[in-house]
Amino acid sequence: MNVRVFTFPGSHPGVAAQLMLDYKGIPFKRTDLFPVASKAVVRALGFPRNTVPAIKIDGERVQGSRQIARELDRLRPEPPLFPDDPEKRVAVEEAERFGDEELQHPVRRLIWWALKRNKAPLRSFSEGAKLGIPIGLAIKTAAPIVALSARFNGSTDANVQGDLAALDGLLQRVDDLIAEGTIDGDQLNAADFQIAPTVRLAMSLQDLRPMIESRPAGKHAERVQPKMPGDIPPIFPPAWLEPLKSAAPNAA
Ligand SMILES: N[C@@H](CCC(=O)N[C@@H](CS)C(=O)NCC(=O)O)C(=O)O
Repeated sequence: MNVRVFTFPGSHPGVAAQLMLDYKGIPFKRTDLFPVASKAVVRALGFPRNTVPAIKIDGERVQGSRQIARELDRLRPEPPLFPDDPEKRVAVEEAERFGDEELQHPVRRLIWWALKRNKAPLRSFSEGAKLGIPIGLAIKTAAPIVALSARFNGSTDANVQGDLAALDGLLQRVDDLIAEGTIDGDQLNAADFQIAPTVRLAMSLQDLRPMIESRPAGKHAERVQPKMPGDIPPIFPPAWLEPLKSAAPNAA
């Protein structure tokens, strides 16, 4: 199989796609695009939408982390990404949908908000990236890309403050999925690969890491994706973190 993954550094669904390919034992090549420019590039490559991950498998185009999961299962059924048991499959699909539609975007917004205010951590996100130009140059020219990404993703103060207030509820849902056995089982599934990279990406924010790594969602994320690029020093106004601090299990 000839497989190429189009993604960009730090893309959590991009990591999900790569984890699923690894799980299937399918070797692949990766092309890292620049955010924003990626929109035009993936369209020019013939994909129907403008997001990554997008992959070419023997010339066939598959776009979107959930679509990729299904296509990989079709092309190489073992090991499976979805359980055979219909009830369990419904639970995994719902968890995967939650990861894609509810969890992915708030974390994306937090990261772009933070990078807009401090570009130094861009280097940490570029670890291992294959951008086609020297990383230093890419970082020097990144300011407009970061500003546009923050704008396109709605990384306003109000949204980000709301995302931080809602984050504990989202992480609780991940903890619950673990407790009920939908994810974090002996055999990983598509929902594990969908959810863990997002939680792992949230952990690249030093403000959030201590609150996440101690809970089941954090341990699960580290199990599924032990190494994730990205490290952002404290950046959020302390008042915005209060809802998370007061929700922490060991809070006073
Ligand atoms: N939820 C979809 C969409 C993924 C998505 O929105 N990807 C972001 C990167 S994480 C993207 O391509 N954004 C375009 C941009 O920021 O320029 C998936 O899981 O595939």
